Amino acid sequence: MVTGMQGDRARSALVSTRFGDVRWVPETGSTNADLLELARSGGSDGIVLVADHQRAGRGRLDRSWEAPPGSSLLVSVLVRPGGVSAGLTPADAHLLNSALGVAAADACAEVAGVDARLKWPNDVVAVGPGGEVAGKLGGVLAESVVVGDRLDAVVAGIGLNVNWSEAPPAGAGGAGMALSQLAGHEVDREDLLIAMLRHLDRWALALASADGRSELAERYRARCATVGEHVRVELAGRSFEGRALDVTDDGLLQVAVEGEVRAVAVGDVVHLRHQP
Ligand code: BT5
Repeated sequence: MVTGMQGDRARSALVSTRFGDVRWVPETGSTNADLLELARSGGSDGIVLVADHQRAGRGRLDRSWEAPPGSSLLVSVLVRPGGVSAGLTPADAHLLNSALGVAAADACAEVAGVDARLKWPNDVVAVGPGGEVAGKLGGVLAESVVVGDRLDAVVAGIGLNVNWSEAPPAGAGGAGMALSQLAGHEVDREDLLIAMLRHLDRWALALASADGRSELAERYRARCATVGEHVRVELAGRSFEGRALDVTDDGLLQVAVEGEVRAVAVGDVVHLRHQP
């Protein structure tokens, strides 16, 4: 039997999207770090880097992302705001977090039959029967290259726990989980990649218009496990508790705290009590 190179199927399935340039490597430090370097040296829009293993996978705020070789979908994409996503500013870059999160959650449902949800701002989570967060399936990290006051590129990466023989690590937000645990069988990483990037192709384009952004926000809200929950919002050096009311079209989390509504742009959220 002649077997193709890893990523062949994705390259041909994605050829008519902006994400046809799929580069799949056995190992690297961090797919986000690699694409940021490529972005700074002129790499073009739409490059996709997948690794079977990362030696130095990154989370937000200098945290690390851990995954045994072959267990996960570890992928980053390079998006240039010119061309089809025209009009993105440095303040809009974080919308790629929502776009990739929504694309990933939809792909998990389609390919693995797993009802994945989004925990604000950047986690892909599994939920229990009552809608309470049961564990973290993955995380998104979007990083920008800004030149002067212009957004030159965004690198959006995701680590998704796919086929784990042990339990993925627990973090501040609770247990780690893998799709295989929930699906009851192994899940094909390349099928997930294809489904996810097809969705992302559409959302990256949608970000160029106000209507498209509202549509993305609507989809994010529909998948969001945080809205309605009693939460603790942890910001640099301080925290507060309240009820998560909504996520705005700009991606801000609105939290009701003692009679006022606070809008949070960045921070960690801990779900305290589930509100059925
Ligand atoms: C994230 O950060 O959740 C974003 C992770 C992004 C990883 C991808 S992999 C491809 C691309 N290349 C990179 O170098 N990074 C991106 P954060 O919200 O900061 O969560 C990090 C925390 O999650 C860690 O401190 C751990 O507690 C926990 N964690 C680490 N590995 C995990 C795993 N496999 N499953 C669940 N939780 C994990």
